Amino acid sequence: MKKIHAGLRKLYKHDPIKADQWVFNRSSSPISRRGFLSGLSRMSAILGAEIVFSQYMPSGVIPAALADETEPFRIEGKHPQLVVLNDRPINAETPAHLLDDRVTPADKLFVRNNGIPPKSVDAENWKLTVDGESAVKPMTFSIADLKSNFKHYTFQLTLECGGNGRSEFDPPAQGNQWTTGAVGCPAWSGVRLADVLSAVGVKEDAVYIGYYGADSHISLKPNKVSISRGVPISKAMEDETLIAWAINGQDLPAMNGYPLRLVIGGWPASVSGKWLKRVSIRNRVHDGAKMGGYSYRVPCTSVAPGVDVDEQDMCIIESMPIKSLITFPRSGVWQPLRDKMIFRGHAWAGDLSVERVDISIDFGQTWKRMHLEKPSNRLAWQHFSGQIKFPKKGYYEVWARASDQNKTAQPMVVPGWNPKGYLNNACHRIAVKVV
Ligand SMILES: Nc1nc2c(c(=O)[nH]1)N[C@H]1C(S)=C(S)[C@@H](COP(=O)(O)O)O[C@H]1N2
Ligand SMILES: [Mo]
Repeated sequence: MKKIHAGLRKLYKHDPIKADQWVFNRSSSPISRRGFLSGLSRMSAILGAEIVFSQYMPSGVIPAALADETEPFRIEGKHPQLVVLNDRPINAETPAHLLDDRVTPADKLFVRNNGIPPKSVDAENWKLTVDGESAVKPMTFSIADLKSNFKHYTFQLTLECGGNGRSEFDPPAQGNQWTTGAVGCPAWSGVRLADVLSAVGVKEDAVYIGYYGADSHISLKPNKVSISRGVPISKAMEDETLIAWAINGQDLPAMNGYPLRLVIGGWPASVSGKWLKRVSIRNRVHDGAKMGGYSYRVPCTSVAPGVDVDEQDMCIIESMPIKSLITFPRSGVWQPLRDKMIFRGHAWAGDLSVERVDISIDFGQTWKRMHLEKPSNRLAWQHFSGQIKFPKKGYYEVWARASDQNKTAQPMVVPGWNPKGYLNNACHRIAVKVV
């Protein structure tokens, strides 16, 4: 390990500038901003005019009049290099090289909104209701109640959108064209959902929980719900399942569910309800918005690409598949032939643990095992690192392939096609030019 670290320092010194010269930069979205602004009234005051149609303005967007055209689209509280895939609702992913931190900083955590986040949040008066057919005695908690009545826990938990990698499916699937960046693994703090459910009382016939958030449907119709998903009671009761108010010791960012959210590691992040207002203990599989049809469901048995699949042949996604990401160096780097190249990244496997990560520089002909660390806790991603020397100058692709504890490995090509393009866990690859 010592050797690796010495190598890392060296690489850090000369790598980034060269990388930028060769990396193909994506064009940025035309909407942009200058400075840090928040709040509709503040923005109106600065503009000196009411923002007509402000109800349709995506929250987090800075009016173009205040924006500096040369800066890319920015989302409040988020790193400027997050790639915005949609601005209504806001969806943004993190480039692989920005996910290099062991613990994902809040500003680098992707944003996946199905609807419109609450415009103003009063955390002091925020209420969480726990109810449902299988609740013994429905109860309502303030955040202060949660903080003072239950034990606090902090876990590093991997959140990955079920649609991460969707852009690679063929025929293409509709929806946000996520590449690799709808994943992150920050440290979350809060109370155990299990402790809160137990305080309310869980009846014998409970099978599922479902969440409701304070965000609005994209149509802004008050009777419509953008998303209301859940998990079986056994997953809800796991030690690591949290009702969280903090990310890396700070309040949740507005776009990631401030002031309260569920965090359920290892499953599609769509089960981790943001802006959490209500948890229902259900005596049936939760039937909220985006639990049925083609949402977050895949064909129960594999199908040919592009075929029509009956709704009744679709099954709810549970644990996410084995996957890995090379976070250093960034794709497009130049590498001197005489030096060994250092690699770093993370691997995760839903409810399982990662057993090994291998790297190939010859399109999968041969593989070299990387050093793999234990997770900081169950359901946290695991870091890998290693080094490789290239045989001669030229263009290479470096592929990473992880295997889980059951020896299931990532596929080298896009896995089973499904109508909505979920669960693409194909090997991540980066481009390297050896000079
Ligand atoms: N209330 C609410 N919760 C939600 C969503 C949402 O739109 N509204 N999106 C879900 C989906 S599909 C994902 S992938 C994760 C994204 O979490 P993040 O935006 O904090 O990264 O939140 C989930 N929880
Ligand atoms: Mo998602």
